[in-house]
Amino acid sequence: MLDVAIRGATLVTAEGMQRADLGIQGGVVAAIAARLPEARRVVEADGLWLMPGGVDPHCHIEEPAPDGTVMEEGFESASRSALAGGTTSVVCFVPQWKGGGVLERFREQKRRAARAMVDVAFHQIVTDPVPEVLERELPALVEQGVRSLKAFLTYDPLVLDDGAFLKVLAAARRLGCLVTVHCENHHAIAHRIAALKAAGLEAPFAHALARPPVVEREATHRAIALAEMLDQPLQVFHVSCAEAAEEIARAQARGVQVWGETCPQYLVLTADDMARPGGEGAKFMCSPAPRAAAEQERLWAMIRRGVLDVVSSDHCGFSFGGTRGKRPGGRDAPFDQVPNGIPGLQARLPLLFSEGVAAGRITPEHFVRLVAANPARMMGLWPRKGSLHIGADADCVLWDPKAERVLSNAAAQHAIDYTPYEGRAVTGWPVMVLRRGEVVMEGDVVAAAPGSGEWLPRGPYDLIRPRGGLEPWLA
Ligand code: DUC
Ligand code: ZN
Ligand code: ZN
Repeated sequence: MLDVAIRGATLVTAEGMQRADLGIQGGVVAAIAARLPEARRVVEADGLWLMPGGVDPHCHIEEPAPDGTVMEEGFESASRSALAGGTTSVVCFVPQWKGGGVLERFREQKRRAARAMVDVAFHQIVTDPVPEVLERELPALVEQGVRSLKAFLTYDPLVLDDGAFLKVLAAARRLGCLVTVHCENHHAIAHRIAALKAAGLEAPFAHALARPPVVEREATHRAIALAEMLDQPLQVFHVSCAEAAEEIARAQARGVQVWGETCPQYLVLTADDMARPGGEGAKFMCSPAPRAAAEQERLWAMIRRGVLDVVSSDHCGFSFGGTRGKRPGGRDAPFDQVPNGIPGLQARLPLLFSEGVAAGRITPEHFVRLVAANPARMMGLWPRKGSLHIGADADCVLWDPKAERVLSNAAAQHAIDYTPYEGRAVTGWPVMVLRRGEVVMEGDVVAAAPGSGEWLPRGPYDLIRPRGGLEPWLA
């Protein structure tokens, strides 16, 4: 007998929509049929949509800092908010510190992630590509199941110059890893910050002035050109504006293996949010910065064209208050001392569904591709994650496409004291979430045991296999 039968729902996957029952056995999808027989648990789902659980490929959770502190949002609270929002797998980050290695950091982060209630994979942030790390530690890390490296082209102390970035690209190619990249020009930002401060412009709204689209476009162009030169597949993270997306589109048109991700904040927040009074603008500060309202429709067009094919949260929570939050330097600390990042794991699916599907901008299948199937493919987790294929992990979200809700921090399950989406009305809401066949969220109540998430080791995968043709002396 099946463990679970979900009956009467409309299945929505990357491939299409169909009315069917779905059966689960041993934690995996075991049957899809017009009518399934009895099961140990039957979920009647008439009128609801059944989709693969969300895969959030870009989350900052319980990341350590070089001074030994750790982000407020731990794996337990982040998992709770993920499940409450319909996400069942996350890919988060392990930082390397300049002068240090990666293997010990990886082991530490795995111990932290052992509290997770969603399934977890890691990206390795590389900040110091010295021979010991490139030739000994990274190969060992790949053996442990890490298949993506993250490069920052800005942010002290993470930034890589072009020479160091090239070393990361070359190592990734040798190791069969994806390179993901934060594209903003470090020196241009520093130049603008100095000028803004000299002019007395220090409030949060100046954050957008310090990091205009040209800063992102230039770094996006450069990152793609260097990856193209080394025949290394590249994913550009959190694209916030059409001019950066155009760089990706042009490279894709010449056959370069480059992909673009965006995030809900760039589709619903604007630079004006950072001008809210009372220092509240800090609540919306992330990088790249939210843009002018007109940019949003241009980003939607890039999504519809397939240039941007993943929507992640870039969840990175800092409370508005408290010593680890947005303003450790005090209420009036200058904008460049406010940590960048906003929480968004829980709101990702509801915001994208509401603004995308309910607003008529994208189809339901496209929604599933953006939040589940494509992130899983990009990270080498498909079809185990992001699909409802027979044999896939039974990570599913039952979705009410007509439910109307208002987002609020009171209903958020993260450990952060605010949401940037307070008071925003959405259409479409997750009513039940199953993770590997277990009901872990029902009616906004998360019922998963800390530590019930699984580590997702990743092996080699075709999507990121280099095309070949690199000069042999360069490979
Ligand atoms: N920008 C990043 O690059 N990472 C974390 C959060 C942010 O705003
Ligand atoms: Zn980034
Ligand atoms: Zn990020």
